[in-house]
Amino acid sequence: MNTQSTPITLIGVPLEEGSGRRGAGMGPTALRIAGIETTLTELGHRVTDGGDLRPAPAADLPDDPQAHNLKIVGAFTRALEAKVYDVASSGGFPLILGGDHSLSMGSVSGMARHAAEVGRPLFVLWLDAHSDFNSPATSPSGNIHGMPVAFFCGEAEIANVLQAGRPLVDPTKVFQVGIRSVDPREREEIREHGVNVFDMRSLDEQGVAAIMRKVLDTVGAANGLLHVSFDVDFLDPDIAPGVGTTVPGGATYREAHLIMEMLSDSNLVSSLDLVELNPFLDDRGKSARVLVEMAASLFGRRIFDRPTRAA
Ligand code: 5AB
Ligand code: MN
Ligand code: MN
Ligand code: MN
Repeated sequence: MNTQSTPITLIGVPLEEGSGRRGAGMGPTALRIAGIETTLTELGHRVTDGGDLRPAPAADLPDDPQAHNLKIVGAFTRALEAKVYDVASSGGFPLILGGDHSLSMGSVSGMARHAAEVGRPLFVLWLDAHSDFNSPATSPSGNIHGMPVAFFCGEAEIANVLQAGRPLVDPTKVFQVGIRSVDPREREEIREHGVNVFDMRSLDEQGVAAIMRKVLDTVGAANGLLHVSFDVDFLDPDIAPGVGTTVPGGATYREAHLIMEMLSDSNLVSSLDLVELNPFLDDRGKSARVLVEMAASLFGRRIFDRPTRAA
């Protein structure tokens, strides 16, 4: 997107039932209190807050012991898929305020429908400690927030949540950065399907700038759309404790900002999820504020201006 001219629509998704614990449902409120709208407005953007989605549970979906709370997670998936598609296809930038990570089944599927319609490939940048490539068959927990990547790649059979034949994401167009916790069967699936994984070790060895150049060159060369999904646990728990699934050894504040700054310069980002914030576990709003800072960098805040890439 062109960072100044694309209008941004905030979509609140107070979903926590995918995560196996309470609290992430307060995420959209915390992000609003931390100033997401005014921060982006002050950077020169037109921002509309579309409020929160509040779908009724989907009565047609089964209870599945391997996919907990499927009726409500499935209802959110359907509502968010439709909302994200509407915003993107009317020329807007969907900014999703989560909510647990199961919401990406809906946001990414909505972007996949939009991308298919405009004839451009959809790429996904997945910033997370986890690969989220489980399915009901492989999940050790049954929590759907560990399954969204497999779902939008068509690899997690979750009964009739979205229509058969929907546009899927090619797993080789998914780039995961920050990974440091993967389950055994999930690991096999990721390899088999060719997901691009930059784990914490490659981040340490190569640095985020080299990794991001590869990702952005690939997306740019394919004239792709890029959806960014930012899980709070991508960050080190010291800077962002407000999440239910902390894993030590995460990205630093500057590593994460550099990713956002490079994404901003690229003008390739079409949509963004901010997910897994659990204000109940946070330390006086610290993690909510960090997420707003991340969004600010992605939407153009700079320490100093840089020459353009072409120069
Ligand atoms: B998150 C785990 N792999 O499937 C599972 O925070 C954790 O959205 C999933 O990345 C973590 O339950 C999901 C053990
Ligand atoms: Mn996640
Ligand atoms: Mn995670
Ligand atoms: Mn498979």
